[in-house]
Amino acid sequence: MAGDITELDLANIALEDAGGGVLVARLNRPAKRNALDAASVEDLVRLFSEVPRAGVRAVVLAAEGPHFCAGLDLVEHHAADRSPAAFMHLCLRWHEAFNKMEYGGVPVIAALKGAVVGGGLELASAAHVRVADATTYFALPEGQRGLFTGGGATIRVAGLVGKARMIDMMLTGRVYAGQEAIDIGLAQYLTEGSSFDKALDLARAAAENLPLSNFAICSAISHIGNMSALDASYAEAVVAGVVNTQPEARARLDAFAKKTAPRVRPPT
Ligand code: 1HE
Repeated sequence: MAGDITELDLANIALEDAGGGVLVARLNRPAKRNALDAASVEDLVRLFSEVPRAGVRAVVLAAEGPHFCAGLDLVEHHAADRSPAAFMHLCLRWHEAFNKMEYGGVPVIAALKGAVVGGGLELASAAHVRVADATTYFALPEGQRGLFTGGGATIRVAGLVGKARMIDMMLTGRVYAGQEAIDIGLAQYLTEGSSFDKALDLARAAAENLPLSNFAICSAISHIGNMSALDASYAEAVVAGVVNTQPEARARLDAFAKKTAPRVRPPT
């Protein structure tokens, strides 16, 4: 891993090189259920600013303790007694961090467990792949707390589950878990064992892809989603022009032509 990103001095995120270009980034405030205080948000901005330039091929976003993330640090928020402008600027830092994740071009696989709530769900929804386990549950308790989402849920959570389900989650405090959470789109995988092990397997598989292909998958699809159909088809053609002619792909295409590359088969 170039530039040794694991040396980044972060307050609340622990970094570990898992080999093969896979970086494990672990939210590390378990005593506070990994609630996102302002320092944690700055950690995320710094980390995901560096990841695309550090030779990282995939990230596992994990958490210490039994809960993934309890969302906004409500105690800090209460003590700070912020002005509207101050909270707006804080939200803009959340957006900076989560946009860097979603649009950064490096696959981010979230290993979810326990509470994935409020801003914790906003963080998870900025990852490219979400893995849940038997302990994982999802909620948007902002309505009950006298708050509103400020870290992109109106865009990403509504995008995952649809506007009507998001409104219901916020109005009624509805909690989703298990297969139902998968069925509505909150996560793509439900594991019997640890979500971390599965997320690491998926990250290792994604890290085998060519970095330029992953860059397109983990940035172009999101950018293109923001465009008109006309601009989207143009942008897709331009991206494919660059990615699908990369010299690094020639060996893979050659293997396919010579029948030594694996074939796509139905799941077993
Ligand atoms: C916290 C936070 C927090 C825990 N901010 N400190 N998010 C919420 O409304 C979720 C609030 N949290 C909870 O519902 C529960 O804490 C959990 C379900 C996540 C975990 O329950 P539990 O029983 O394991 O822990 P606990 O006893 O509630 O909390 C343990 C400690 O973590 C305690 O601190 P301590 O110093 O008293 O030991 C809690 O205060 C602390 N803690 N959650 C601060 N969220 C950009 S806008 C985003 C809007 C939002 O995200 S709204 C927040 C929604």
